[in-house]
Amino acid sequence: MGLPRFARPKGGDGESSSNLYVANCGPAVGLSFDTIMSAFGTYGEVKGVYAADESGTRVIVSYHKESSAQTALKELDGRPCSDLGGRSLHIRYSAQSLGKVKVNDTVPVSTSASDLKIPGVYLVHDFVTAKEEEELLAAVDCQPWQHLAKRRVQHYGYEFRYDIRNVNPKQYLGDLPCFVSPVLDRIKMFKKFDSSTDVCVDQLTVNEYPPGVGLSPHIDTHSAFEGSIFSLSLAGPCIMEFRQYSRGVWLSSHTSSCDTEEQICENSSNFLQRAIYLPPRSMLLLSGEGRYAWHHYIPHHKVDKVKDREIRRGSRRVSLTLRKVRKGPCQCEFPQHCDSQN
Ligand SMILES: O=C(O)CCC(=O)C(=O)O
Repeated sequence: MGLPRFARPKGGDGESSSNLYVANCGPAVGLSFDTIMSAFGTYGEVKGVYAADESGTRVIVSYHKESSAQTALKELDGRPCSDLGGRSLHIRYSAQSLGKVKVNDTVPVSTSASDLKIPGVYLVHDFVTAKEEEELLAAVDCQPWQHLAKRRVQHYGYEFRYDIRNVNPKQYLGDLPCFVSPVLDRIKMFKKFDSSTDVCVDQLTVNEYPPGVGLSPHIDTHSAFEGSIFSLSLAGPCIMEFRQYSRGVWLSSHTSSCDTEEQICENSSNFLQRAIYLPPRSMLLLSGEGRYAWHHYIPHHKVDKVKDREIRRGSRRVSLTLRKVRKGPCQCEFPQHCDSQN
């Protein structure tokens, strides 16, 4: 089913409508759709709150009545809104246009790692059961979150520092939490794909992505982590894109920072592009070439096209990424991507 689609206001005051285009507002600035709905609900019954685009900072608030939208615009535009953390919103009218939300389908999406054809990338569906998924989500939700620009994270074992894209191996935070023990036990199964896979991990990053939020292209810093990176998807799906740049440059921390989420200017002819669908409860392993020489990336999509299906990212996605902190320099076969060897 298509999602409602709204036209961005073209400038000026625009014609009055029951839909508002609201800037400086959305999950990327820490405001959930529920919070926004409740704040705008003060002025009339809200039909829905939708992402206006992939930025996470612009939403459409759609009212049942045009008069509610008029009052909300009058009361909230350009003024700090106490129900929304004191943010000043920029509001215009927006028209609902015909047609469906744009579905992102530029790269064909594989549903299995064998289809993806990147050496060292493996995917196991239903790696945990629905009950285990529920327990893992309940366990992480009991722990404190660190707020980044567009998502929330937790670190265990060692803290991953986004400013330097590295860890301090001398700052050990302690053993991995017990809630992750069944997962640690089960990752031993990856040895059947590649007997050299190292399944002894000591660092866990939990990422929580609001619907539509992704992650910038990056290669996990070679000097920070050893060869195997496991990522368990929970709660919601996404697609993960892989890019191999023909120039084979090691992107410095300034251009590969996945926390600041800045755009990297790219010309798609510069790189090979593949994509894989990660359903909830699946476990992805990045090793070898897939880990060391391909950037991985989660596009900021509300809807992903997978084969001939349109899959909406209707809920948050929580991922558990397990890695092993490296104690010496990396000596991989991909020096052009390696910060230890550059
Ligand atoms: O969310 C994921 O599956 C990937 C996370 C990741 O790449 C990272 O934390 O560096």
